[in-house]
Amino acid sequence: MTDDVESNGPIRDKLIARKEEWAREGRLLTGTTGDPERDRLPPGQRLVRDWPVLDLGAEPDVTPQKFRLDVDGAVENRLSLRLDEFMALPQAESISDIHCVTQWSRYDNLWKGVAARTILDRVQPKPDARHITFHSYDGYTTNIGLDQFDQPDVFVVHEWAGKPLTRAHGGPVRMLIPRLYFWKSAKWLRRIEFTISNRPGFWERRGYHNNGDPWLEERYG
Ligand SMILES: Nc1nc2c(c(=O)[nH]1)N[C@H]1C(S)=C(S)[C@@H](COP(=O)(O)O)O[C@H]1N2
Ligand SMILES: [Mo]
Repeated sequence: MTDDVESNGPIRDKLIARKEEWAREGRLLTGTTGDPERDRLPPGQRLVRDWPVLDLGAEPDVTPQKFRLDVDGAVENRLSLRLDEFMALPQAESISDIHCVTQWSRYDNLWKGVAARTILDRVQPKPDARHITFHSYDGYTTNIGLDQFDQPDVFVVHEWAGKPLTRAHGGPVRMLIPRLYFWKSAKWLRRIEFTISNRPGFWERRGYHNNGDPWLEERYG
């Protein structure tokens, strides 16, 4: 399958091939659903204490000079922010759990950044906007519904556990959508594009679920 992510050698190609195979075979599926009111760990997940790094292997060096965050598409007011302008937006902290589709979960992550709802207030999505595509500096893309973005625990983050987000974890700025599998939380965030139609992203085009709710085990689809 072709898209805008450039091939980066055998390691990443192998990772992509393995994850496509998981999707075809429905690996890790337990066939049950979880209840976030009752359980903390979604079905088929296991708890880790460290924080694994998962990406396509490119890990771009996004310097403050290079950084831009564009918010555009089906909105009334587009934004194009330098890093200092992004940092000058109202900041908030949030604690949430991470659930990765490759089965690990990590509890109690302390994040700092700009709430998705702060961004929604500024840009004012047009009435027919329904979806969002995140674009990253490594060429990665992922999509979510506007209803999933418009949640109190969704943030554009730049700190984890009181420290600047490292390059490996997507610094300077990444998405955080804790109610969905972690592949939806784009690292090295470059652009938030509001769209009218649904546009599947990198993993969504390779057998992964359009929505990705861990409680419903929406791993593949
Ligand atoms: N830009 C970008 N964002 C990305 C990815 C990627 O390859 N590129 N991988 C996704 C996947 S599959 C996961 S599980 C999480 C991993 O984030 P972490 O490395 O901070 O744990 O990032 C997501 N965001
Ligand atoms: Mo992932």
